[in-house]
Amino acid sequence: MKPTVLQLSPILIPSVSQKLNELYEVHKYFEIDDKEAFLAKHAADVHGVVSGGHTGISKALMERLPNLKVVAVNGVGTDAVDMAYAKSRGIHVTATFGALTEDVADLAIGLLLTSCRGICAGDRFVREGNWVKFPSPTAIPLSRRFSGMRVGIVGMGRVGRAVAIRAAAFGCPIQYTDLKKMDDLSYGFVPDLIELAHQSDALILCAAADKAEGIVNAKVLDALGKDGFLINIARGKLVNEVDLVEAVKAGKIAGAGLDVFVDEPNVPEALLQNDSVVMQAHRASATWETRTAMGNMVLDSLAQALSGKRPEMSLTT
Ligand code: 8YV
Repeated sequence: MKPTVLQLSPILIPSVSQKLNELYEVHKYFEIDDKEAFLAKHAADVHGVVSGGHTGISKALMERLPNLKVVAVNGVGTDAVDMAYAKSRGIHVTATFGALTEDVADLAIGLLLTSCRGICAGDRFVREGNWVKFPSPTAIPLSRRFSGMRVGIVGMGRVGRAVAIRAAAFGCPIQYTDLKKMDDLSYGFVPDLIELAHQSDALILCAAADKAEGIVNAKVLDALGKDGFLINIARGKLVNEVDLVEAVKAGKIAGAGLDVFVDEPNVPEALLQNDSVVMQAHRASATWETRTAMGNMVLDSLAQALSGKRPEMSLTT
């Protein structure tokens, strides 16, 4: 008999879903209407869960699965899983470390370039026929140079480091903040986030959200200033979104490039309405290459855990 796996969110790579279905009895939880009836019948059979990174799994659902051995997170952020609870039950929680680093860093730079050069606004200008209507170069404002911008990186983990390498190639002086200075890095370490914002033209958020909710608040945005750009490819909740809306509306910062939001998929109206904000629908890791690599890591973690081994990527055991 195949072990039972509960899949909490869609997997977009056909080879990965095929393999998952071949090896396991898979229940797509997100397609089940009567979840209570499903749990009453199948909860005790479930040995593995596949969850999304930012969507995770609720503690309440873990509590309903008495024989759960592994939560294989299809992502690197485990902030949406109660790690202490999983640990207390000996449930392996695994992540796809290393698989998405390059793509997420690429999108961070993409968002910064798009924001400071006004690429999306420029595209809309041409697409909507405004270039023909208003051919004078004064019709579209000048943008800002990316090369050489002072970049401040918040969170110098795998993604932060990959962003730094890319920004350095554009001649950007780089400084960072984190819980501590990293001895293997020669970039400037600025322990205080407000000070880092003050010394940066662009602040790029790459930190895990576990203990950092709302760290980017009005004071940080004020310090970033009216010529500064905020880029977030990490988690929406790192930012106090009310303060961000206020800063964008009042022109207290020059612009923002956001892949993540506090209450996805809901985005504050004021951000939608503002041309200085460039947005994506939480898709920094959404390439065929990365999602295939992530999916394969999820399959490996399930296979290891469900054959009684400690998964290589386990964070809890
Ligand atoms: C994914 C993520 O969008 O890795 C993470 O933590 O948030 C993203 O890579 C998501 O987890 C896909 O499941």
